[in-house]
Amino acid sequence: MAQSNGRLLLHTSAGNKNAAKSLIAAEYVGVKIEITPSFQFGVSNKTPEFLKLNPLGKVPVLETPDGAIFESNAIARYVARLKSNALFGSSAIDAAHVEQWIDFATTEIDANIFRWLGPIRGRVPFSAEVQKFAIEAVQRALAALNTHLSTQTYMVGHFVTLADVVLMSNLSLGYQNLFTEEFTRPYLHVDRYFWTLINLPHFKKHLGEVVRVEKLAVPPTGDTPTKKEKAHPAKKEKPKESSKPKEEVSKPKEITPADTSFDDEEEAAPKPKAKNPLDFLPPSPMVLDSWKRLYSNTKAKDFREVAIKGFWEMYDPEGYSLWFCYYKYNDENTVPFVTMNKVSGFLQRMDFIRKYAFGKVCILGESAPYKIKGVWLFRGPEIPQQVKDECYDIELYDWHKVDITDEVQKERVSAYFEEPDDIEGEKLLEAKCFK
Ligand SMILES: N[C@@H](CCC(=O)N[C@@H](CS)C(=O)NCC(=O)O)C(=O)O
Repeated sequence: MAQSNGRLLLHTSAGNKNAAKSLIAAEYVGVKIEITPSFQFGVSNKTPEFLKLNPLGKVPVLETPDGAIFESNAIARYVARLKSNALFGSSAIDAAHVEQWIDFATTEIDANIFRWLGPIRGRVPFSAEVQKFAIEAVQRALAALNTHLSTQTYMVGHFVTLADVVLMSNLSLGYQNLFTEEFTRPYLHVDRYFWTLINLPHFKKHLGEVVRVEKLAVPPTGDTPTKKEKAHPAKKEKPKESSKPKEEVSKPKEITPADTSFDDEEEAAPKPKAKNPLDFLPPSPMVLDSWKRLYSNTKAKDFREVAIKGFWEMYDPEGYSLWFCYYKYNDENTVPFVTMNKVSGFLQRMDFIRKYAFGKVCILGESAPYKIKGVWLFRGPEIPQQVKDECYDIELYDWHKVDITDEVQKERVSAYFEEPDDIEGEKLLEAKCFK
């Protein structure tokens, strides 16, 4: 077994949705996690060395400089706290709610998905009563989630937290295997939440391209051997569950969160990534990352001479467009930090388009009401349709395409990028950059 040597080493294999929890959390907090190369599920996790890390021989396990951790929620919590507490919200009550929804995702969603899916995958014998219990429990949980999400974009507060990370990992198993379109029809807000978050880059990277199940598979019943029975025919000698007295069969099996996962060979590996429609635009000589690097690496004193000059040299008006945005409801902006949170939330909701956009959004004004104004650079001649579809903040702003033949407008763009003390005659209170 490899030692962690100051590193964080995750023992798992590709496509494990439980491992995805800590990998997504790591992306959000900026922590590097290595994955054991050539991990062989069923072999690597049964060696005496591995059993010292997790006596159950289950994955994932994280080796840290201070010892190993098993149980994916515990690993995700550890990773999420390594650099900041941002994934636990912004107050003690937020943190409690994050924990509340993590437990909910584990016991109400994941455990019942397992009860429902286990027999379909031939992992445990089928029982109609257990299946009915599990489906009803999932429906009850989704109904509760739906009510919560009718007024929330994320589970807690205005940003992604660890509650979203754990819940999304569990829901993804449901959507891929059990939650047909018809099944989730009553839970519109859950659907909107799931398809929005699954397309955020950190989620997509580790949970893969989720394809919703079209038709529910029928579980093997009665005489059909389970997968485990196929692998160990001797077990067939034991009396079958169906021959047990009725009361025993009808009681849903007590399943702990530790059981609520499937071995890797059965888990869908992440599918190849779909291309973004913006990838099909005619190639542009402008490389957005080069501008982002130039922007980040130029010292303030050289900004005009180096970064701004460089930007206008590399700007390709055929392949990109620039847009001014003005918040429509500035009268509401009476408290600076609340105004700031609006801007931060907007930028976070744009995360999925990072590869194709750059933005600078500023809060202006000496006193309330504060104005939110900014400038965005998008790949393509228009504001990308997916931005309009997926980020509701777009509707909260008026948008004006920058006319770069007009030197006054060009200068305004430069000013937003540069962040002088005043912009458009108003004091610059705070600026947020999306890069
Ligand atoms: N509750 C545990 C579940 C761990 C688990 O069941 N892992 C499965 C793969 S996803 C496993 O390693 N199974 C091997 C075995 O049962 O021997 C967690 O969240 O980490």
